[in-house]
Amino acid sequence: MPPYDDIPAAEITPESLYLDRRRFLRLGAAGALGALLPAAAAGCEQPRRNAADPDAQERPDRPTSYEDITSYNNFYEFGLDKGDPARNARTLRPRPWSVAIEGLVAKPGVYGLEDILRGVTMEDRIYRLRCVEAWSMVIPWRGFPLADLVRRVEPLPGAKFVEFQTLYDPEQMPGQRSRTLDWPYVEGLRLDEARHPLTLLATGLYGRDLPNQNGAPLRLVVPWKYGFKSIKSIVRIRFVERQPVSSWERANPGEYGFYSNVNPDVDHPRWSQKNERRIGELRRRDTLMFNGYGDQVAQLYRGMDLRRYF
Ligand SMILES: Nc1nc2c(c(=O)[nH]1)N[C@H]1C(S)=C(S)[C@@H](COP(=O)(O)O)O[C@H]1N2
Ligand SMILES: [Mo]
Repeated sequence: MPPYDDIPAAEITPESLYLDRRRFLRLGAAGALGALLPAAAAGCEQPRRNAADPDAQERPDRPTSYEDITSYNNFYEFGLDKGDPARNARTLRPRPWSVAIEGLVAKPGVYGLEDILRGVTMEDRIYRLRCVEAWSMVIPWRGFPLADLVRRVEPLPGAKFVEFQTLYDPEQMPGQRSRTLDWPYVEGLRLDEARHPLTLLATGLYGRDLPNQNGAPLRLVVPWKYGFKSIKSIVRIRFVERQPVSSWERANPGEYGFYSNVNPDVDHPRWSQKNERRIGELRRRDTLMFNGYGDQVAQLYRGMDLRRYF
């Protein structure tokens, strides 16, 4: 039986998660995660393929299978095909790991991952992930709010943005030998986006440590933005005054903006963003404004022209 199958739909919407975290933890972490993970981990479940399901749009956000989440990936450091990261990422050594905290903070430094994780409370949160390529998944992350880390390093008043960098090491990440992107991979958030309670630093999924292909040992998750904002295998977090230039923006500023909020009304220059294919389904679903998290995040962008700040 696929994990989470017995959780009522209302319990796995991110909104109810966010509003009623303790209830979720009881149902999700203690129940499904605890009891059913061994079966999932052993690969007993099948990816869900409900071909031509007329109710796809109305179906609850059932988590995508562990198999699909860990074998259909974007991680250009290991190749451009969706299957490449799962095939190639074993060269990444996620431990020991450290993260440099730099820039406009009272407590800069190079922190060991254990030091970062000590004192944070891990949470399990099921989020939709919408890739800019118009497919999506539902992923049960394990992680902690980025806001907790931000608070601990004490940003100075001049800090307005946060820049993140992925490891640069072509020995571990052979895709960096090709100049497909300007390495290392860089992403950025406005400081208020970084402090938003939905923004996670994830260390696991389906209750287990992150597989390398999903960004071990530490990756960002920003569920209302296109997937590329959720940068993997982070080694540097820098607090800055000016808006960072992300790798995708640098590669193609006409196609990828800094904000990259999921928005069905603003098409990518080469394709529509109105709908998406949920991995494991054939029928397309409508894409939701802010990926369905508008109630929680729309106020961050009040008064902004989202066509201009795409
Ligand atoms: N360092 C790095 N982070 C990255 C990427 C990448 O190529 N390199 N791809 C992004 C894209 S386009 C997506 S859709 C998500 C995919 O995350 P997943 O493979 O865990 O589903 O990772 C994002 N983070
Ligand atoms: Mo993506």
